[in-house]
Amino acid sequence: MLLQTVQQHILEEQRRHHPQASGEFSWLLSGITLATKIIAAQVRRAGISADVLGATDNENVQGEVQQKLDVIANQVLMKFLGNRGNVAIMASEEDDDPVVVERDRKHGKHVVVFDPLDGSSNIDVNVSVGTIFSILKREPDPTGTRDIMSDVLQPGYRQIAAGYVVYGSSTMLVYTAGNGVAGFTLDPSIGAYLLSHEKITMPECGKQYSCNEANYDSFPDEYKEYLSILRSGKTGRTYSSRYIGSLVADFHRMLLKGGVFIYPPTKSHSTGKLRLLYEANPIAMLAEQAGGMATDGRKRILEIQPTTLHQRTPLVVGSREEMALLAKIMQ
Ligand code: AHM
Ligand code: MG
Repeated sequence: MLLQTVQQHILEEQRRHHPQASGEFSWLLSGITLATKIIAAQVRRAGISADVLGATDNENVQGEVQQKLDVIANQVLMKFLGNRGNVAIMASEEDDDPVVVERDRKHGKHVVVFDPLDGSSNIDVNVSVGTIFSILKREPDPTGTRDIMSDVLQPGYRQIAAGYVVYGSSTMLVYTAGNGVAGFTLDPSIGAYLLSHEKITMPECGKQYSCNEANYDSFPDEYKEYLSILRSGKTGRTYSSRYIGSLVADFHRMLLKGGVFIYPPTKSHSTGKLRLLYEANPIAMLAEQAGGMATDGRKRILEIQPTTLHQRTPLVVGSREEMALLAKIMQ
């Protein structure tokens, strides 16, 4: 395979699909790649640096204790996206409200929503974590008076790009700009993301399902029935269970190997645990672009109209066959 950096790949994709593009979008994405290289370097040092490892004294808007790395990752992304010149609004899992880039509020064409470090409860134990991002377009706001929430609360089908970086045994960036999904592995010796997975497609079916089975007793009955069919062998396949507890890592495995990831409503999270805007939406766009599907059990994730920034949703995402079986049970 041709050795290609993520920047070259983005430019080539633009030339092919959007010949009139100004290059602003690739400039924006380069802010994300730079920020995630810095986050990757910090994640790699977590075990040996007290500045990086462990919890802060703060809780975020969701009432979760912030880890030092959550805060570092958030600051790095805010800094490198806020100085691009074309990002008007940024919204993060770690902040109560969206952040407006005042300098670019009137003309900035993009909104970026992100979870700076997903699965952060896994940091202390050296297990994969990730960054998830979703990019939306907005109309310019020449007077700078429009309600910023109307730019942020857009349904997922309006994303122009989405992706994640998984800080695993290697660091990988996986992204889509609406023309398929590509994966890049960070080569630490040269500090560049190199194309390693061209045109990723999710297998039609898989042999793994992924959910937090400790919540099983409080899953709605349809999900219990679904799991029991998967376990019974009635599908003609024998399933294994795999669950890391980092959405990015669990989804990454699903993307490459197929199967299904399930986070249904539970007793403690009656509307699901995962956040629509910066977790479910980008994952759903990637899944669909790779030939898979993503729903909240019934409805396509990308068609849900968000009403609040930190809104949660049930999430089922995976291969077409597993998703078809769930849809049949839900009918
Ligand atoms: P976080 O954004 O606070 O890290 O939480 C999200 C994580 C996801 O990565 C993962 O899928 C889920 O929470 C795991 O939840 P649970 O521990 O309830 O299984
Ligand atoms: Mg998260």
